[in-house]
Amino acid sequence: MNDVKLAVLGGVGTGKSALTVRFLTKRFIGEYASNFESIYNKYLDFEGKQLNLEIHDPCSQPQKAKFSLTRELHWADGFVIVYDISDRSSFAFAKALIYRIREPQTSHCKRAVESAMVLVGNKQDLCHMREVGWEEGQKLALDHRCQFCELSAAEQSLEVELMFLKVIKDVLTNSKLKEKRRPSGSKSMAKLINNVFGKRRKSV
Ligand SMILES: Nc1nc2c(ncn2[C@@H]2O[C@H](COP(=O)(O)OP(=O)(O)OP(=O)(O)O)[C@@H](O)[C@H]2O)c(=O)[nH]1
Ligand SMILES: [Mg+2]
Repeated sequence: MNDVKLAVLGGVGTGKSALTVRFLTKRFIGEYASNFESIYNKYLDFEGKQLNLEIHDPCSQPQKAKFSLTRELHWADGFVIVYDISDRSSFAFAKALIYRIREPQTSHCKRAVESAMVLVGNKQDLCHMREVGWEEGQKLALDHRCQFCELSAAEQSLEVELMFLKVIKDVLTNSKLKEKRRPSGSKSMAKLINNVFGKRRKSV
């Protein structure tokens, strides 16, 4: 079974829990506890594969959070970065997160390929109070090789589901790429033997 770990990150009150709960239960309940973090587990049949999906919905109160951002960046295979289209400061926060995820130190540590990431402009139902344009979101995503969508956790279920499925698909594509780039056990052993004995033979 494939493990897929997703982290849902973003500013306070942007709708991280609402999106996660919408995806897992297809429901919007309006108010979500924000004083603890959750890792949800879901078994999923995806394109003929059995997946063990874990979704981390962080706690917005730093003193109560067990996961630090650094740990989270190494834990997750994919990221859902959320901002609220009616709150410009949440867009700046999302931008800072994307920079952090794409910065070389973070991406070099464990990854042979870039992490899958989707930038989500949530609360699209509040477009009469919009502070962040669709084009701005699209540009930020394009510049940093992310998927992008605007949606409403409050009003849309299918769109939320499609967004999560897309990032899961990207995670799986990345793990296939990683497999391809990693030399197989027998090949790397052969290379090692060749290096040791091959060099010796030359020097005799
Ligand atoms: N209008 C509207 N409100 C939303 C939407 N999504 C979430 N909300 C509301 O925004 C508020 C915050 O939602 P949460 O899901 O708790 O946001 P969060 O990012 O998990 O918040 P923290 O955990 O406190 O950082 C709640 O009152 C939700 O009902 C949406 O799509 N549209
Ligand atoms: Mg929350």
